[in-house]
Amino acid sequence: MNSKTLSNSTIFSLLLLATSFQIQAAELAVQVLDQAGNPLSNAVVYLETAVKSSAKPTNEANVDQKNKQFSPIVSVVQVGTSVNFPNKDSVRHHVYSFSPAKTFELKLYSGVPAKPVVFDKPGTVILGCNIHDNMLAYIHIVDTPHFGKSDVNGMVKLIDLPTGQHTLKAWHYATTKENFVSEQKITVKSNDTVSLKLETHN
Ligand SMILES: [Cu+2]
Repeated sequence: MNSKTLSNSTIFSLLLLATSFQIQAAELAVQVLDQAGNPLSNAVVYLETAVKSSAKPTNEANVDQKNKQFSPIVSVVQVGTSVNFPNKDSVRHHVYSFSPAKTFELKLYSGVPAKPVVFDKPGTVILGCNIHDNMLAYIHIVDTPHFGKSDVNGMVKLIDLPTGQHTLKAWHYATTKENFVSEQKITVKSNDTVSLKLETHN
């Protein structure tokens, strides 16, 4: 059968079918494990799709400084997100990053800096403080609205996903290969559970 033998109504049905596949939403539960099979928390998991999503991008996030620690230690944000760095300590902090994904510094300050920092490129940003050398945190910037961070059970749930073939990526700050991003093709059909392993330092 060549295309000329397809009736108009058949073409119309095929178009409807293709459209309904795109709007159909699915959920994906991902469990992240280390090489020993133990749940890995604080892993960033995200799904990159060619399909335009109606999911709303996050616009703002916070990385606090409290008790001379960053909180959270790991953040995942979508490209274009503004991040505030409120200092909740009585001592001053001087937050900086030398990472190519975002190089910046917030010179010695108390309270909340006047302007948030906009993370406009995908990648990993390592945060430090000029005053307190042991302060360390990470911001992983992703170019997709479908992302999450694993909990203490290594679980991440990605919701409102378009069905079809996509790329599932995962990153953890303690992988043995620095800046390693695990990547696999995945077919999202309906609600599904997958597990993936990352090799980390102990
Ligand atoms: Cu500090």
